[in-house]
Amino acid sequence: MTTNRTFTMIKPDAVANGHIGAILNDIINGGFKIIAMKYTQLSKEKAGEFYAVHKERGFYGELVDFMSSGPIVAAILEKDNAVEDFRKLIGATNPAEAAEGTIRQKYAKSIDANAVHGSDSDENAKIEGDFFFAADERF
Ligand code: IDP
Repeated sequence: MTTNRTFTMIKPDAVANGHIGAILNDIINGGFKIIAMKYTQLSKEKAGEFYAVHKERGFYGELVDFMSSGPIVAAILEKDNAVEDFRKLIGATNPAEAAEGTIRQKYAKSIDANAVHGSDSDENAKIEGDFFFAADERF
């Protein structure tokens, strides 16, 4: 199944480094419409739940600590082919390998503090959007 929505977070490093405005600008200029958005901070418990799929990976504890370390911006975005096009806009997980002009190449410092999250499938986009937003918070 394909849908036209994806889910993103501007991660604590990018928020702390003052990149919220520039990243939202890149997202909007990339043709994405904001359907829902909030400025919030994940508790350790909530971050652990969000990333439960990575529980067995060596960096899970580090990831949970990092994602709960400061405020984030969470958003649902709409565009044709949203999941794939957004992954292209943000670039590779490791910013050292991210293509020129991508959000991670421009604003991320390391593989763990990599500025933004983007859903990796339509199924996960729905699960992740539902994790943060109630029906009456989407427009
Ligand atoms: P993705 O965010 O590009 O989909 P995933 O492999 O799903 O990448 O990993 C989820 C998140 O876990 C990454 O965005 C990054 O923040 C973190 N991560 C991935 N690999 C490492 C690692 O080797 N060390 C520390 N953190 C990592």
